[in-house]
Amino acid sequence: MKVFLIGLGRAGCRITHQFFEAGLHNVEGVLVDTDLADLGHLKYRYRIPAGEALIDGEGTQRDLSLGMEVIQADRYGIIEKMTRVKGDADCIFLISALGGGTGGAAGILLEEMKKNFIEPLYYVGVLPCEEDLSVVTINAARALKETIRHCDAFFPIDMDHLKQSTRIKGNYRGINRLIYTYFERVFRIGEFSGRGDIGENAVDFSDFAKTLKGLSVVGLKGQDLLLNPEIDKPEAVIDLTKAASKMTTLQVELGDVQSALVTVLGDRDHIDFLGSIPARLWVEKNIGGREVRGGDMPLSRRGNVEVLLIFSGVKRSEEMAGLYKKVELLGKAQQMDETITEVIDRIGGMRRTLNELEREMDETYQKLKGKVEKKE
Ligand SMILES: Nc1nc2c(ncn2[C@@H]2O[C@H](COP(=O)(O)OP(=O)(O)OP(=O)(O)O)[C@@H](O)[C@H]2O)c(=O)[nH]1
Ligand SMILES: [Mg+2]
Repeated sequence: MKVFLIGLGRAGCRITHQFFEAGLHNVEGVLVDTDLADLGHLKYRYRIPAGEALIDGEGTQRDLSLGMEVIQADRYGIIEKMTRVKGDADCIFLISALGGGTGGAAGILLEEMKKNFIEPLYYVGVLPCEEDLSVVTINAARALKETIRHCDAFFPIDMDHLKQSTRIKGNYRGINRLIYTYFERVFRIGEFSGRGDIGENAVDFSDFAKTLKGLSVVGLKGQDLLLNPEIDKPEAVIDLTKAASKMTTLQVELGDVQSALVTVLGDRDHIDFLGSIPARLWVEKNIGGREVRGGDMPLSRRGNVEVLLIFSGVKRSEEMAGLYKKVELLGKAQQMDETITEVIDRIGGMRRTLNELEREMDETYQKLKGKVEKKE
């Protein structure tokens, strides 16, 4: 597939930059950030600084309201620059961290992109991790609804689930590499139609686009079958499929998955004539929905076989439910804030009335006192 890829904010730009650095022929795009130093570290032609008129190039420092203000103010300029870079594309992917002051403003950009571009619009959002400060979680909870509303499918990235080391901070490079690996495979979909042996069963972009709606996850697991030549191939593919269904960008219950795209990557000798069929059958049996598409894709490293799963229309996820709950609580807190302000206002009003009453009473008292004194 031909992808127009946009990175927004530090995390978004760092993840996205890997695709540009790799020089993938089917991926082009832009990097957008309010932090000029961060943007300057990434060598790439199409960098778009944002918010120069409002802030001094130092990012928003996790201030989501400021990020939203800046992206709102600069949105036409950003879209115009995007339009200059964007050629033909099958779809658009925007990547950012939901909890960043800049990345959390993704919804505004998605909304504007939806108005200007006809391609399907997908959002990859890095969720706050356990090591993040609470302001990041609050931002993400605030940003969530607006971002989801303006894209055709949403891929949340749960770093706590993906992480391979014990800590995330200080290991972003490793996490970013992993995210790259998952989506680099995804972006290969549709790149091989009609060529060679595998071409006949190759998955194409329309399989991908039809599968995607709403909450979506990617799962991937590979194995070098040359290490074990005696292995039963269909069984190995099923084992990889099971493993891939757990090694996902966000943990989900298979019963909550409505649609799936199953791709087996490998060379002809190693995925044998059955190709993705065992994997598809396994997925069909185990997911809640009935919509399963699939096919094969060539992989240049001989002997290596990978199963790539895309689960979509996911009905619920614990991680997302937690964030939603925070959105609700925030909503309530805001309402509480409003009620409290109202009460304080009223108390203020009452105090004014009381003061007036006191003054009046004092005046009356003074008058009475005067009269009494006169009589005496
Ligand atoms: N995967 C990944 N996550 C990152 C990286 N850098 C920061 N994060 C996460 O991203 C969130 C913070 O968002 P940033 O992208 O740093 O913020 P921003 O969008 O630049 O917004 P500002 O607040 O304006 O700087 C937190 O959840 C961090 O854990 C990175 O390189 N990779
Ligand atoms: Mg930043």
